[in-house]
Amino acid sequence: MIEVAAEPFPYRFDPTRTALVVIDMQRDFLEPGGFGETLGNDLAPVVAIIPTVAALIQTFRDKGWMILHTRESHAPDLSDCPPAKRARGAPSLRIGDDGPMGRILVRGEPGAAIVEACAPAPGEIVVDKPGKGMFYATDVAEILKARRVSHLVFAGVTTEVCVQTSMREANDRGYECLLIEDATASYFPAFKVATLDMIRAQGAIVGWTTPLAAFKKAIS
Ligand code: TIU
Repeated sequence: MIEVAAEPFPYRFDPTRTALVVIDMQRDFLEPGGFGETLGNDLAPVVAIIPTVAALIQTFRDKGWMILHTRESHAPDLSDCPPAKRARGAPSLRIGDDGPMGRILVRGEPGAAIVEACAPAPGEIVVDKPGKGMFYATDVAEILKARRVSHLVFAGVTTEVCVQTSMREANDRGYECLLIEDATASYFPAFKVATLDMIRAQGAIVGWTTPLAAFKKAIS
């Protein structure tokens, strides 16, 4: 077992039963003309974490530990996109519309790809998910069960939307979840702070948080 200095108390994990989960580090959330920007968001806070997420991925790769990447995306016919999701808000481009990186949040389009710096390597698992949470309408439960995973280390975007939803889904399924603080970001810095606070409140009601430096120190 490895013990990491974390909030609200040390996090212990067995690397053979642990997976890194990198949520939605896609061009559509991180680059101009993508879904995130069409919703009216400032991309600067999410772009800033790309090197830290890449370093975290490299840390798991160097150790040979399991890595799972997710992509929020929809089938080209949008059969897995609830009309309510497509209609929500007042974006300049809706899911499925043609944008500068292809059709917004559609599987196989350039915008749905993971940014180069965080791109999956051969052997790493990539899961397309139509919702915010990674368990909804995906094979994630079966993938993790098959590998006897009990602990999940989270990173990615955005902290209060897809990361938090996936972490809460995992917590309810009995997984011990650690979020790497500087490897996650929101378009709204205050929402990131609030999410980290609510995750670790009440004795780690959802899970633990720690910076990448503390994680790396623990495993070195
Ligand atoms: N991946 C993810 O968080 N999807 C979102 O739509 N996030 C927003 O913050 N909009």
